Amino acid sequence: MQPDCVTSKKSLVPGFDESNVLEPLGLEYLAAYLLDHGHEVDILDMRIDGNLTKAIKKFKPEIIGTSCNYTTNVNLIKDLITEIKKFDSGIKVVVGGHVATFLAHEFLSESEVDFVVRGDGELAFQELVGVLVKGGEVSQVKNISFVKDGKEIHNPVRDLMPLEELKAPARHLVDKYRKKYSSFYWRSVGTIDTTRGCPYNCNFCSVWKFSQQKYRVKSPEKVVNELEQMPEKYIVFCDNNFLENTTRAEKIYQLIKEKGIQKKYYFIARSDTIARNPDLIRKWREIGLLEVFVGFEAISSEALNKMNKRNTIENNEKATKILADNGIITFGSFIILPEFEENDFKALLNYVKKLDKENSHLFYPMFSILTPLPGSDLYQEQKNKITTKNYDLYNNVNIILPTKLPKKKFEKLYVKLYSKTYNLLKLARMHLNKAFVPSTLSFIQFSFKHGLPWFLWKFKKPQTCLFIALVIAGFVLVYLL
Ligand code: B12
Ligand code: SF4
Repeated sequence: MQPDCVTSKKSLVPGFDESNVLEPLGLEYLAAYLLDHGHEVDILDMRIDGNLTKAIKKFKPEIIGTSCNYTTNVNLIKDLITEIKKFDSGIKVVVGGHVATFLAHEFLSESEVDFVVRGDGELAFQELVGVLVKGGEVSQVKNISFVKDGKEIHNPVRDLMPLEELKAPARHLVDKYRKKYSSFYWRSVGTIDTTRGCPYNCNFCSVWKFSQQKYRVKSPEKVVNELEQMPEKYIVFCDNNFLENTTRAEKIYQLIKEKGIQKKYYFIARSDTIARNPDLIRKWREIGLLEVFVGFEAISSEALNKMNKRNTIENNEKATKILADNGIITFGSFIILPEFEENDFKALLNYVKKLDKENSHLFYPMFSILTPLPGSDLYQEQKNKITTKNYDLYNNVNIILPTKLPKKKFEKLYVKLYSKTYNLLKLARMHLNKAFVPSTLSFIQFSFKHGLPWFLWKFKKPQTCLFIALVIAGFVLVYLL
């Protein structure tokens, strides 16, 4: 039996395709479990190699599993399923992943998919493939949904597997794509998950629902063992709340230090944990932490409470300072509410500018327009108000809820948030920081590869080209000295 795993063709968020292609870790886990049971498996990463039919002809899979983690990819995956079935209706198609879990009914009723796997996929997919190959009852396979005699069946879910038992992901199956994986300007990026789920329950987030509000962790030994085997210099921890267990994070730090592992890290953390543990941040900086993503979400405690964030503005500010004091770049995300008026946009802009300035401009603000995503409480509350069913637009930069301001005005003020908080001088300042030498080299390489100088020249901005050339020269000097 030859199951094949594919990732989606193209993300619909502008810019993400180019600069954010991480290895398909979920599929690598599934593949590890199938290989262990003697199946032949391959991974086709369609973000890099879009030729599906060529791959099917070559590999001749009997089962294809495809991943749908993003609401923005739902239409894409439905098209992919149609394409596979058109090519060979005998191939069994299975969809799994974060969003497939919450939209199982939709996939079953609006596409030709044979099975949906809900929640963690390792054991469910392995059992399903076993039943499809050797025979058996799909009704016995937990976590799967399918249609039988015109009726939708959603089998119950199994207990969550302790992460300590997880097999290592079959990373070798994407060796052919490895050089292409990147995270913004980081090249040679490896991805690792060390926890799953989150103990909090923010109303706009679906992560905690996916993992039944449980927070599972891998032991520090298992994490560091995995890190040691990864050849990449840059590591993206794709946990949603990496620091939650601070004793564990401290132990991982100690082990990385003891073993002399030399890598650069990015993780996502809550501001309250950072605010309470400045020493832990200092230690992680020492072993290579370069960037942290923090969901600040709002600039008033009242707004935070409404989102059920269970955090404070004071923690947000404290965390930003701690990160900046350690020379760590903060990606700080804010949510733009549909009821925002001009004053709210102004207040947010001023707040972010102040935060940025106070923290030596080591701050990348990010602005997400409130988007009820399937699986979240917010979706349940607001789904009748959503103005479009086109999932391509559920990417946090489109307006899908009615706004208080006229739409055009809202959009204009939204764009202004970015144009007023980013400028070349700020980027240059950040990248001239010695700590970012490797990132900056990567950034320069990326810019040249994607034709930035040509782009600037074409738009008749030689002065900008000159400016960038000076920044690069300055950077080279800093690097050499
Ligand atoms: C890394 C990441 C990213 C990376 C993606 C890199 C890439 N794709 O190359 C970046 C930073 C670019 C990103 C971007 C975005 N992301 Co993101 N991202 C994540 C994150 C943190 C980790 C994903 C991951 O690798 N998990 C680890 C692996 C092991 O798990 P997994 O992939 O889920 O796979 C398991 C199961 O899902 C299942 N499974 C998966 N595929 C399949 C397939 C089959 C056949 C089967 C049987 C099972 C199965 O089995 C696997 C093993 O158990 C998740 C949160 C999370 N923890 O999952 C958010 C998450 C998926 N992202 C989210 C969002 C909202 C976005 C953005 C829209 C954010 C934005 N404002 O722009 C964009 C959209 C990008 C797009 N493509 O459209 C949301 C999605 C919510 C939703 N309902 O749509 C999540 C859940 C985060 C959140 N807090 O809500 N993201
Ligand atoms: S937004 Fe972050 S803290 Fe809140 S539930 Fe989601 S992962 Fe947890």
